[in-house]
Amino acid sequence: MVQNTPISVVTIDRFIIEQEKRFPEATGALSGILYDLAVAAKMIASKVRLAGLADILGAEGTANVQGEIQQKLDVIANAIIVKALDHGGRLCAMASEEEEGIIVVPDKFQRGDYVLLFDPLDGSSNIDVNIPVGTIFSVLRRVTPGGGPGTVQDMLQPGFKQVAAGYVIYGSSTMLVYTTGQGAHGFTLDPAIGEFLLSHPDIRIPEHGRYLSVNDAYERHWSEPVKELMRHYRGMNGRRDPMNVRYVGSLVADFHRNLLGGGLFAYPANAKSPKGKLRLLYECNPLAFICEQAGGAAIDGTKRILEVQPTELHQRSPYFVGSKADVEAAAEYLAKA
Ligand code: FBP
Repeated sequence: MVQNTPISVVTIDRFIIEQEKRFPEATGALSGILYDLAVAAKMIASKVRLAGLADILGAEGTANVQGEIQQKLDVIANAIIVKALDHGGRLCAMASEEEEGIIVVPDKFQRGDYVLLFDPLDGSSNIDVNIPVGTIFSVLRRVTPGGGPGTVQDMLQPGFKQVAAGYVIYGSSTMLVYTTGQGAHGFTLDPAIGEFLLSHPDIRIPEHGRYLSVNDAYERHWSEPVKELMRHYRGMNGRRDPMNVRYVGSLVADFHRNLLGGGLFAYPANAKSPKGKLRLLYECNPLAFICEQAGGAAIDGTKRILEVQPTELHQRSPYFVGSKADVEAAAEYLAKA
Protein backbone atom coordinates (compact mmCIF):
# COMPACT_ATOMS: atom_id res chain seq x y z
CA MET A 1 0.00 0.00 0.00
CA VAL A 2 1.53 3.36 -1.05
CA GLN A 3 2.37 5.56 1.94
CA ASN A 4 0.30 8.80 2.03
CA THR A 5 3.09 11.44 2.16
CA PRO A 6 2.40 15.19 2.73
CA ILE A 7 4.06 16.17 -0.57
CA SER A 8 3.38 14.61 -3.98
CA VAL A 9 6.00 14.41 -6.70
CA VAL A 10 5.73 17.89 -8.26
CA THR A 11 8.42 19.16 -10.61
CA ILE A 12 9.27 22.86 -10.65
CA ASP A 13 8.04 23.11 -14.26
CA ARG A 14 4.63 21.81 -13.29
CA PHE A 15 4.47 24.07 -10.23
CA ILE A 16 5.34 27.13 -12.36
CA ILE A 17 2.53 26.27 -14.80
CA GLU A 18 0.03 25.79 -11.95
CA GLN A 19 0.94 29.20 -10.52
CA GLU A 20 0.69 30.82 -13.97
CA LYS A 21 -2.85 29.47 -14.44
CA ARG A 22 -3.98 31.79 -11.63
CA PHE A 23 -3.30 34.76 -13.97
CA PRO A 24 -5.45 34.46 -17.11
CA GLU A 25 -3.63 37.46 -18.61
CA ALA A 26 -0.24 35.79 -18.20
CA THR A 27 1.78 35.39 -21.43
CA GLY A 28 4.03 32.61 -20.13
CA ALA A 29 7.11 34.83 -20.47
CA LEU A 30 7.78 34.96 -16.73
CA SER A 31 7.31 31.19 -16.50
CA GLY A 32 9.83 30.80 -19.31
CA ILE A 33 12.39 32.89 -17.41
CA LEU A 34 11.93 30.71 -14.31
CA TYR A 35 12.33 27.52 -16.38
CA ASP A 36 15.56 28.81 -17.93
CA LEU A 37 16.89 29.82 -14.50
CA ALA A 38 16.19 26.32 -13.20
CA VAL A 39 18.19 24.87 -16.11
CA ALA A 40 21.06 27.30 -15.46
CA ALA A 41 20.99 26.29 -11.78
CA LYS A 42 21.40 22.61 -12.69
CA MET A 43 24.36 23.42 -14.95
CA ILE A 44 26.04 25.54 -12.25
CA ALA A 45 25.36 22.83 -9.65
CA SER A 46 27.23 20.28 -11.74
CA LYS A 47 30.21 22.64 -12.05
CA VAL A 48 30.22 23.48 -8.32
CA ARG A 49 30.10 19.74 -7.51
CA LEU A 50 33.24 19.25 -9.66
CA ALA A 51 35.16 22.15 -8.12
CA GLY A 52 36.82 20.06 -5.45
CA LEU A 53 38.10 17.62 -8.10
CA ALA A 54 40.30 20.19 -9.81
CA ASP A 55 43.44 19.06 -8.08
CA ILE A 56 42.83 15.34 -8.74
CA LEU A 57 41.87 15.80 -12.39
CA GLY A 58 44.50 18.39 -13.12
CA ALA A 59 47.34 15.81 -13.21
CA GLU A 60 45.74 14.08 -16.21
CA GLY A 61 45.04 16.72 -18.85
CA THR A 62 46.19 19.79 -17.08
CA ALA A 63 45.57 22.53 -19.66
CA ASN A 64 42.26 21.43 -20.97
CA VAL A 65 40.40 20.14 -17.93
CA GLN A 66 42.23 22.26 -15.42
CA GLY A 67 41.61 25.29 -17.48
CA GLU A 68 37.94 24.53 -17.75
CA ILE A 69 37.51 23.40 -14.18
CA GLN A 70 39.81 25.96 -12.65
CA GLN A 71 38.38 28.86 -14.45
CA LYS A 72 36.93 31.10 -11.85
CA LEU A 73 33.55 29.42 -11.09
CA ASP A 74 31.73 32.67 -10.71
CA VAL A 75 32.87 33.64 -14.23
CA ILE A 76 31.55 30.28 -15.48
CA ALA A 77 28.29 30.73 -13.54
CA ASN A 78 27.86 34.21 -15.00
CA ALA A 79 28.33 32.88 -18.55
CA ILE A 80 25.92 29.99 -17.97
CA ILE A 81 23.12 32.33 -16.82
CA VAL A 82 23.66 34.78 -19.68
CA LYS A 83 23.71 31.97 -22.24
CA ALA A 84 20.62 30.29 -20.74
CA LEU A 85 18.58 33.50 -20.66
CA ASP A 86 19.70 35.78 -23.52
CA HIS A 87 17.93 34.05 -26.42
CA GLY A 88 14.53 33.15 -24.94
CA GLY A 89 12.79 36.27 -26.21
CA ARG A 90 11.62 37.22 -22.68
CA LEU A 91 14.33 39.61 -21.55
CA CYS A 92 15.50 42.95 -22.91
CA ALA A 93 18.55 43.25 -20.62
CA MET A 94 20.37 41.71 -17.64
CA ALA A 95 22.64 42.94 -14.88
CA SER A 96 25.19 40.84 -13.00
CA GLU A 97 27.46 41.34 -10.03
CA GLU A 98 30.23 40.11 -12.34
CA GLU A 99 29.71 42.80 -14.99
CA GLU A 100 30.20 46.55 -14.62
CA GLY A 101 27.54 47.63 -17.13
CA ILE A 102 24.20 46.09 -18.07
CA ILE A 103 24.14 43.06 -20.39
CA VAL A 104 22.00 43.96 -23.40
CA VAL A 105 20.20 41.15 -25.28
CA PRO A 106 21.94 41.00 -28.69
CA ASP A 107 20.01 42.27 -31.75
CA LYS A 108 20.02 38.75 -33.23
CA PHE A 109 17.65 37.64 -30.47
CA GLN A 110 14.03 38.68 -29.91
CA ARG A 111 13.63 40.94 -26.86
CA GLY A 112 10.96 40.72 -24.21
CA ASP A 113 9.46 42.94 -21.51
CA TYR A 114 11.47 41.74 -18.52
CA VAL A 115 14.92 42.40 -17.06
CA LEU A 116 16.95 39.98 -14.93
CA LEU A 117 19.41 40.99 -12.19
CA PHE A 118 21.60 38.34 -10.61
CA ASP A 119 24.56 37.44 -8.44
CA PRO A 120 25.85 34.36 -10.31
CA LEU A 121 27.80 32.86 -7.42
CA ASP A 122 27.34 34.46 -4.04
CA GLY A 123 29.90 33.68 -1.37
CA SER A 124 32.36 32.68 -4.07
CA SER A 125 35.27 33.20 -1.71
CA ASN A 126 34.06 30.02 0.05
CA ILE A 127 34.20 27.73 -2.98
CA ASP A 128 37.72 26.44 -2.45
CA VAL A 129 36.93 25.46 1.13
CA ASN A 130 33.78 23.58 0.07
CA ILE A 131 31.32 25.81 1.96
CA PRO A 132 27.85 26.28 0.41
CA VAL A 133 27.58 29.06 -2.16
CA GLY A 134 24.56 30.35 -4.06
CA THR A 135 23.01 32.14 -7.00
CA ILE A 136 20.54 35.00 -6.39
CA PHE A 137 18.12 36.45 -8.98
CA SER A 138 15.51 39.18 -9.32
CA VAL A 139 13.06 39.82 -12.20
CA LEU A 140 11.45 43.18 -13.03
CA ARG A 141 9.11 44.30 -15.81
CA ARG A 142 10.73 46.88 -18.07
CA VAL A 143 9.62 50.53 -17.63
CA THR A 144 11.15 51.94 -20.82
CA PRO A 145 9.11 51.67 -24.07
CA GLY A 146 9.01 48.09 -25.46
CA GLY A 147 10.99 46.62 -28.35
CA GLY A 148 14.44 48.21 -27.94
CA PRO A 149 17.31 47.16 -25.68
CA GLY A 150 16.68 47.51 -21.96
CA THR A 151 18.45 50.29 -20.08
CA VAL A 152 19.79 50.98 -16.59
CA GLN A 153 16.50 52.76 -15.92
CA ASP A 154 14.73 49.39 -16.19
CA MET A 155 17.03 48.05 -13.45
CA LEU A 156 16.77 50.95 -10.98
CA GLN A 157 13.32 50.10 -9.63
CA PRO A 158 12.41 49.72 -5.93
CA GLY A 159 12.28 46.11 -4.71
CA PHE A 160 8.48 46.04 -4.33
CA LYS A 161 8.32 46.18 -8.14
CA GLN A 162 9.91 42.72 -8.43
CA VAL A 163 7.66 40.21 -10.24
CA ALA A 164 9.85 37.27 -9.20
CA ALA A 165 12.92 36.59 -7.07
CA GLY A 166 14.83 33.56 -5.91
CA TYR A 167 18.05 31.90 -4.96
CA VAL A 168 19.78 28.59 -5.44
CA ILE A 169 21.90 27.10 -2.66
CA TYR A 170 24.62 24.63 -3.68
CA GLY A 171 24.96 22.84 -0.33
CA SER A 172 24.57 19.25 0.90
CA SER A 173 21.78 19.24 -1.67
CA THR A 174 20.97 21.83 -4.33
CA MET A 175 17.80 23.77 -3.57
CA LEU A 176 16.00 26.52 -5.49
CA VAL A 177 13.68 28.80 -3.53
CA TYR A 178 11.58 31.38 -5.36
CA THR A 179 8.55 33.65 -5.18
CA THR A 180 6.33 35.40 -7.70
CA GLY A 181 4.37 37.07 -4.92
CA GLN A 182 2.35 33.94 -4.15
CA GLY A 183 4.32 32.67 -1.20
CA ALA A 184 7.88 31.31 -1.10
CA HIS A 185 8.45 27.74 -2.27
CA GLY A 186 11.49 25.44 -2.17
CA PHE A 187 12.54 22.74 -4.62
CA THR A 188 15.30 20.18 -4.15
CA LEU A 189 17.32 18.91 -7.11
CA ASP A 190 17.23 15.13 -7.54
CA PRO A 191 20.49 14.65 -9.43
CA ALA A 192 19.46 11.12 -10.42
CA ILE A 193 16.64 12.43 -12.59
CA GLY A 194 17.88 16.01 -13.03
CA GLU A 195 14.62 17.47 -11.74
CA PHE A 196 13.87 20.11 -9.10
CA LEU A 197 11.07 18.58 -7.00
CA LEU A 198 8.80 20.54 -4.64
CA SER A 199 10.18 19.82 -1.15
CA HIS A 200 9.30 22.97 0.85
CA PRO A 201 5.91 24.38 -0.24
CA ASP A 202 4.79 27.71 1.25
CA ILE A 203 7.77 28.32 3.55
CA ARG A 204 6.97 30.23 6.79
CA ILE A 205 9.81 31.83 8.79
CA PRO A 206 9.27 31.72 12.57
CA GLU A 207 8.23 35.07 14.09
CA HIS A 208 11.07 35.00 16.62
CA GLY A 209 14.50 33.84 15.45
CA ARG A 210 16.90 31.33 16.98
CA TYR A 211 20.00 32.24 14.98
CA LEU A 212 22.00 35.45 14.68
CA SER A 213 24.18 35.73 11.56
CA VAL A 214 26.58 38.68 11.70
CA ASN A 215 30.34 39.14 11.23
CA ASP A 216 31.22 40.68 14.60
CA ALA A 217 34.83 41.12 13.60
CA TYR A 218 33.56 44.57 12.56
CA GLU A 219 32.21 45.37 16.06
CA ARG A 220 34.84 48.05 16.70
CA HIS A 221 33.64 49.84 13.55
CA TRP A 222 29.93 49.68 14.52
CA SER A 223 27.88 52.62 15.82
CA GLU A 224 26.68 52.52 19.46
CA PRO A 225 23.04 51.69 18.44
CA VAL A 226 24.30 48.69 16.39
CA LYS A 227 26.40 47.49 19.36
CA GLU A 228 23.31 47.89 21.59
CA LEU A 229 21.25 45.88 19.11
CA MET A 230 23.77 43.03 19.04
CA ARG A 231 23.80 42.96 22.84
CA HIS A 232 20.00 42.67 22.68
CA TYR A 233 20.17 39.69 20.29
CA ARG A 234 22.67 38.06 22.64
CA GLY A 235 20.22 38.45 25.50
CA MET A 236 22.64 40.67 27.39
CA ASN A 237 19.97 43.25 28.27
CA GLY A 238 17.54 40.61 29.53
CA ARG A 239 14.87 41.56 27.00
CA ARG A 240 15.10 38.26 25.15
CA ASP A 241 16.81 34.83 25.28
CA PRO A 242 20.23 34.82 23.63
CA MET A 243 20.28 33.85 19.95
CA ASN A 244 22.77 31.25 18.72
CA VAL A 245 25.44 32.85 16.52
CA ARG A 246 25.81 31.11 13.15
CA TYR A 247 27.83 32.84 10.38
CA VAL A 248 28.98 30.97 7.27
CA GLY A 249 30.08 34.03 5.33
CA SER A 250 27.90 33.01 2.37
CA LEU A 251 24.79 35.20 2.39
CA VAL A 252 22.63 32.56 0.70
CA ALA A 253 23.65 29.85 3.18
CA ASP A 254 23.09 32.08 6.23
CA PHE A 255 19.78 33.37 4.84
CA HIS A 256 18.53 29.86 3.99
CA ARG A 257 19.20 28.52 7.50
CA ASN A 258 17.42 31.46 9.06
CA LEU A 259 14.48 31.24 6.62
CA LEU A 260 13.80 27.62 7.59
CA GLY A 261 14.85 27.73 11.26
CA GLY A 262 14.14 31.35 12.24
CA GLY A 263 16.85 33.95 12.61
CA LEU A 264 18.29 37.30 11.72
CA PHE A 265 21.04 38.06 9.19
CA ALA A 266 22.66 41.46 9.65
CA TYR A 267 25.31 43.29 7.65
CA PRO A 268 25.24 46.73 9.32
CA ALA A 269 26.99 49.79 7.98
CA ASN A 270 30.30 50.34 9.72
CA ALA A 271 32.98 53.01 9.78
CA LYS A 272 34.92 51.14 7.06
CA SER A 273 31.85 50.43 4.87
CA PRO A 274 29.38 53.26 5.59
CA LYS A 275 26.93 51.70 3.11
CA GLY A 276 27.47 48.13 4.30
CA LYS A 277 28.75 45.52 1.83
CA LEU A 278 25.78 43.80 0.20
CA ARG A 279 24.34 44.88 -3.13
CA LEU A 280 20.79 46.27 -3.03
CA LEU A 281 19.54 45.11 -6.44
CA TYR A 282 20.74 41.51 -6.66
CA GLU A 283 21.44 40.49 -3.06
CA CYS A 284 19.22 42.49 -0.67
CA ASN A 285 16.01 43.00 -2.72
CA PRO A 286 15.46 39.44 -3.97
CA LEU A 287 16.03 37.85 -0.53
CA ALA A 288 13.83 40.53 1.09
CA PHE A 289 10.97 39.69 -1.32
CA ILE A 290 11.26 35.98 -0.42
CA CYS A 291 11.53 36.72 3.29
CA GLU A 292 8.43 38.93 3.29
CA GLN A 293 6.52 36.29 1.32
CA ALA A 294 7.49 33.80 4.07
CA GLY A 295 6.19 36.12 6.80
CA GLY A 296 9.51 37.77 7.68
CA ALA A 297 10.84 41.29 7.14
CA ALA A 298 13.87 43.21 5.81
CA ILE A 299 15.14 46.77 6.43
CA ASP A 300 18.21 48.85 5.64
CA GLY A 301 18.32 50.07 9.24
CA THR A 302 15.72 52.77 8.84
CA LYS A 303 13.18 51.66 6.22
CA ARG A 304 11.65 48.63 4.49
CA ILE A 305 14.39 47.72 2.05
CA LEU A 306 11.86 47.01 -0.75
CA GLU A 307 10.90 50.72 -0.68
CA VAL A 308 14.43 52.02 -1.23
CA GLN A 309 14.67 53.86 -4.59
CA PRO A 310 17.91 52.62 -6.24
CA THR A 311 20.22 55.19 -7.86
CA GLU A 312 23.13 52.98 -9.03
CA LEU A 313 23.35 49.47 -10.48
CA HIS A 314 25.88 48.14 -7.98
CA GLN A 315 24.88 50.23 -4.95
CA ARG A 316 25.38 48.69 -1.51
CA SER A 317 23.07 48.85 1.49
CA PRO A 318 23.11 48.02 5.20
CA TYR A 319 20.92 44.94 5.64
CA PHE A 320 18.82 43.36 8.39
CA VAL A 321 16.65 40.45 7.21
CA GLY A 322 14.82 37.54 8.78
CA SER A 323 12.30 36.85 11.55
CA LYS A 324 9.80 39.70 11.91
CA ALA A 325 10.18 40.34 15.66
CA ASP A 326 13.98 40.53 15.33
CA VAL A 327 13.86 42.91 12.37
CA GLU A 328 11.42 45.08 14.36
CA ALA A 329 13.95 45.09 17.22
CA ALA A 330 16.60 46.29 14.75
CA ALA A 331 14.31 49.13 13.60
CA GLU A 332 13.70 50.10 17.24
CA TYR A 333 17.39 50.18 18.27
CA LEU A 334 18.65 51.79 15.09
CA ALA A 335 16.00 54.53 15.29
CA LYS A 336 18.19 55.86 18.14
CA ALA A 337 21.07 56.42 15.67
P1 FBP B 1 29.84 37.92 -3.01
O1 FBP B 1 30.71 36.75 -2.72
O2 FBP B 1 28.79 37.69 -3.97
O3 FBP B 1 30.63 39.19 -3.29
O4 FBP B 1 28.99 38.19 -1.64
C1 FBP B 1 29.34 38.84 -0.66
C2 FBP B 1 29.52 37.96 0.58
O5 FBP B 1 30.45 36.95 0.34
C3 FBP B 1 28.23 37.38 1.14
O6 FBP B 1 27.90 36.16 0.60
C4 FBP B 1 28.56 37.27 2.63
O7 FBP B 1 27.42 37.33 3.44
C5 FBP B 1 29.46 38.45 2.86
O8 FBP B 1 30.00 38.83 1.59
C6 FBP B 1 30.59 38.13 3.79
O9 FBP B 1 31.28 39.33 4.04
P2 FBP B 1 32.34 39.43 5.22
O10 FBP B 1 33.48 38.54 4.84
O11 FBP B 1 32.70 40.88 5.27
O12 FBP B 1 31.66 38.98 6.46
